[in-house]
Amino acid sequence: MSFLKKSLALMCVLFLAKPVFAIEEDGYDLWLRYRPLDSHSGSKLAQHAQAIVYAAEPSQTVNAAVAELRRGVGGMSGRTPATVRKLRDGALVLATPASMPALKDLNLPMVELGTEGYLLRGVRLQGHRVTLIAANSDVGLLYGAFAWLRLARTGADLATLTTQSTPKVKLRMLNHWDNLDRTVERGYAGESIWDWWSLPDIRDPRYVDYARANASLGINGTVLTNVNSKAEVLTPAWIAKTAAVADILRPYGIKVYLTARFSAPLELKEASTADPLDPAVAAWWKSKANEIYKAIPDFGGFLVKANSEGQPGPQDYGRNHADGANMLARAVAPHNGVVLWRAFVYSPESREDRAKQAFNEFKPLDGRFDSNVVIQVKNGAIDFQPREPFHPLFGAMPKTALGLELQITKEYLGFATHLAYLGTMYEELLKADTRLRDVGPTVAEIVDGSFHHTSSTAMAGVANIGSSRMWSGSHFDQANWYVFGRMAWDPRATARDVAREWVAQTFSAKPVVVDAVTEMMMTSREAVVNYMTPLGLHHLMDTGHHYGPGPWVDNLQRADWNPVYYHKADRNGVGFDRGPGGSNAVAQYAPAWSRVFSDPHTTPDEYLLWFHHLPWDYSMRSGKTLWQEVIAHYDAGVLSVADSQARWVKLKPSIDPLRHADVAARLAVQLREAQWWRDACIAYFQSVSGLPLPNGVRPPPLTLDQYKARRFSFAPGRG
Ligand code: GCW
Repeated sequence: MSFLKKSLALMCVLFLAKPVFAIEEDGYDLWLRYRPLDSHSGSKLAQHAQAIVYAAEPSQTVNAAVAELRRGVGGMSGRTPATVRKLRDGALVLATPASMPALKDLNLPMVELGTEGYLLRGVRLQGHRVTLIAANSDVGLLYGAFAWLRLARTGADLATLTTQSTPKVKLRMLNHWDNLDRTVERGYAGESIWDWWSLPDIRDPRYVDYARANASLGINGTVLTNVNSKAEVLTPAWIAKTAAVADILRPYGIKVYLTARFSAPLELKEASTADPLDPAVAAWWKSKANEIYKAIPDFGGFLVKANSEGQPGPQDYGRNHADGANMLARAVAPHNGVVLWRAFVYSPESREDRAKQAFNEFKPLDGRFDSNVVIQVKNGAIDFQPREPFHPLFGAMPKTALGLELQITKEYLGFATHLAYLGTMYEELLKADTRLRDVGPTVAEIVDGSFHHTSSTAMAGVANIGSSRMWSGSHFDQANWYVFGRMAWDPRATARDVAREWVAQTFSAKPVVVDAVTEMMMTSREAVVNYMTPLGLHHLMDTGHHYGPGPWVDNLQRADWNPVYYHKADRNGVGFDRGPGGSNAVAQYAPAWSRVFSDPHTTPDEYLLWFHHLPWDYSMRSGKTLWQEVIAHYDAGVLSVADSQARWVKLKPSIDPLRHADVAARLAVQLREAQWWRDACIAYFQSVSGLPLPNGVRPPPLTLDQYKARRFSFAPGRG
């Protein structure tokens, strides 16, 4: 070959040389991908896992831990370690005090680990240099195995490893809003993962992968059914189906729970009333609980939505929430079951500000709930909006176990199409200072029980999981499942750290990828707030499906279902007055906050229109008028999505093509819809304010009537 030909050939090779991705990734493997590391890292990893040692007869849970380690090490290093009983150098040793009495010679802080914690450490054990995964229980070993794999995947130095971790919250749960017909209320990831029809006989292997994914995060409970579910879920056929799922999840430390429809005894025609104080009703629930526990000895308990949005409850019989919750709690108490009773209530009759109603109903009941009742409180007082101040019940019920309910599925943050990483939203809430004292406690300290010394602690996330191949409807929505689990384990974890470890495991551990994708994630929720509901606005979405903007909606049967109820925009101003001259919702907060929130000048901008109704020419801290500021926020939201889109384009060489293309397509939809939110909201607010658009602001391309005329008959997630 001539020199010229050679050079041309070389140039062609260089030009065509693209990174080769071994597998077209479809997202099924979640963050547990275990793809091959480069050969240097792979062989280093293999050195620390030359064999897996467990010295006793393994339980199903230990088998799951061992299988995961073999899968992980094999996948990443190409060398699948053998499982042996005897210690040897370079082994990964799984040990509890019971399975390996020699552990005590090491003087490890085993007591600190409690029942679910784990410890990872390089040690010399009976003359052998090994990596120890130690715990007091088998499930602790499983969590330790997942933690070790996570560290291996995210580039930790396995040679100098010494770490330990214990969950700070006792019940770390998913709440599925899955119906018995397999539709999912507010689900954007296909049908329910639970194929109820074919259960209990057919056990989809996917259930095992569901269990692995949850166990990798430390999630230890799952409510299989929707809080709006039918009473049939408590019939023998469904109990058998639930038992089959429980059998699959059990080795992974996950208990199953069901939702209990309060009127079940009546609806199933097995009682003439559902009055919680009627002995026949209490007896019905007791025998129902016995029946369930016979099939599922470690059944977790019931989650209940009562007297909320048309659901039956104790108030139908003149009783209160404590009467209802305690009656159910007594049915499951002999089996160590729990009742999670939701505080998401607002009445069809009351004219009180909806944001105040849960507090008004529950606060007086403080101290009246049985010890196995947890009151499950949404993060904010309205309903999972893109931004809400923390719920005033946190800190207000010192004698009650208060659990936190977060929404993982993005009902109000763009479904599964918009990229919105919820870690920053969860962190903002958990770090919020309730100011019951000069400083603190934070919401996290209420939720993890450290402030009020509560032992029943709980965090629940409304799942975003469905039968979609990528589980959560989009690749980035997997991160929301992930961060929920990580923060339920440790409410002090930061959104950024969790994002980084998720990216490293899910896409690539290369710093360029981790940095850029983390940045996209960290700015994403604020972008959504800005293009949907800036400056404390809330509940501006369209009716029913909650898809897209609908700030004009004013025709729904209940006042508090209408966006106009929440923004109260007119010629003179915008916002909901919750100050002392308005609904006085501010008084539900500790005095320090109440003072701050009472005055628009001290209220943080992000909550301004949540607490105040202000004139459009109100002068903001920035020097802009409120009208200008609202518009600037809408524009900033759209711009931020465009920025993320640009970042993603640049990452093309580093991300496998299938996933890159899918995310790119979704970002394009998001940009279009962010624009739509911005345009429709500005068109609407302009129509009520009568103000001209500030100089340089791009006018909405359509008329308000055109935005109003849009209809979406088949939007997903209506349940
Ligand atoms: O956010 C609202 C949803 C309903 C949901 C309800 C609740 C399950 O729009 O779909 O019902 O909250 O949390 O009970």
